[in-house]
Amino acid sequence: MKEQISQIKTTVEELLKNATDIEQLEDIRIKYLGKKGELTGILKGMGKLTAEERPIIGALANEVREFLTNEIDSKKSEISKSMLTERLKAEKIDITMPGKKSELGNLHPLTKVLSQFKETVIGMGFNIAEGPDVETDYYNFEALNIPKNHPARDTQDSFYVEDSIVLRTQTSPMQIRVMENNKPPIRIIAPGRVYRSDTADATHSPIFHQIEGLVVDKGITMADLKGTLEALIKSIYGENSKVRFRPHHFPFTEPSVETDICCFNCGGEGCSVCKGEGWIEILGGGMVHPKVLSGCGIDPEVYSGFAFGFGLERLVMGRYDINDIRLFSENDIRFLKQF
Ligand code: 2U9
Repeated sequence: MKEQISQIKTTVEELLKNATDIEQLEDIRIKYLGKKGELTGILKGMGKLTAEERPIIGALANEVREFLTNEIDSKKSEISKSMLTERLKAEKIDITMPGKKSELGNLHPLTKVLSQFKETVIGMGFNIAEGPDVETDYYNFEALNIPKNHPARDTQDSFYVEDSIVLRTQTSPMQIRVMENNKPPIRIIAPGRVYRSDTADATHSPIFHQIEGLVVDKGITMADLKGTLEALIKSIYGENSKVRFRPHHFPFTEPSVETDICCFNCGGEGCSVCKGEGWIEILGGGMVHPKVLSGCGIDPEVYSGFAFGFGLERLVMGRYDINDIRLFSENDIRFLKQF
């Protein structure tokens, strides 16, 4: 038995020498010193020994058990220490290295101008209305007095998702929805993305943004339209801007106007910005067509309204002297950072 015990001691010492991780140590402990371990087995078998042998073997077994337990513990702390040193080495940070500078973002110029515009119109008592980009043919065309085969459908080449479902070519469907669901007085601005099957070039993009306005109440006249547009244009282009209205035609307004601003570059003399005209067309508008009102359940004998619309990209291009509409969607930080 003595020999068995010293054999266990030698084996365990040898195993500990070669152990490289904590799990191996635990396996060794269980195999030799655990409840069902080899050394424990010897202690359990001591009943068969003589009364003289028992205390000697017992003392030896306990001594070896204590010795091996200590050996395992010190090997354990040795391994933990070297693991920690390895980890610290691997995770070492060189604080003298130069840092990586992260680029700061910037609000998109379209977002900036739209937010300023929203603030102005909210101050004038308008609410902001937003709606879906995918529309039915009814809301995008029919309700706006643009029936099938109407020539206006050709000027707004559309992307059809399926029969009678279209990517909106204007934000006007939103105003139809508001009129269907609300009684006048109505005073809303409908900004949003619109889609037209145009080939992209410096001044055209198949996706752009419109801002449209609608006011419906008793006694609304062309004078309200002119006054509102003049006030809006002055808030955007400055108090001294000169505005003129020209007769025009839109299916959804009658009468209709196009609105020009006196060229901010040459003051009306004629230059390359206004193409020698002295005036720059900036938006359209008119009195809401009685057919459009009655289609939404609003009696045109009692109520009247005006509406207007303009392209956000064109406005921002004019204001910041941007010469290519495609720059807005290229996400080049060097462009975006200039505003
Ligand atoms: C309803 C009734 C009438 C909105 C209007 C315009 C005139 C207009 C264009 C300018 C350049 C769009 O971005 S653009 O291509 N828009 O000239 N928009 S009146 O009239 C409405 C809208 C909704 C219910």
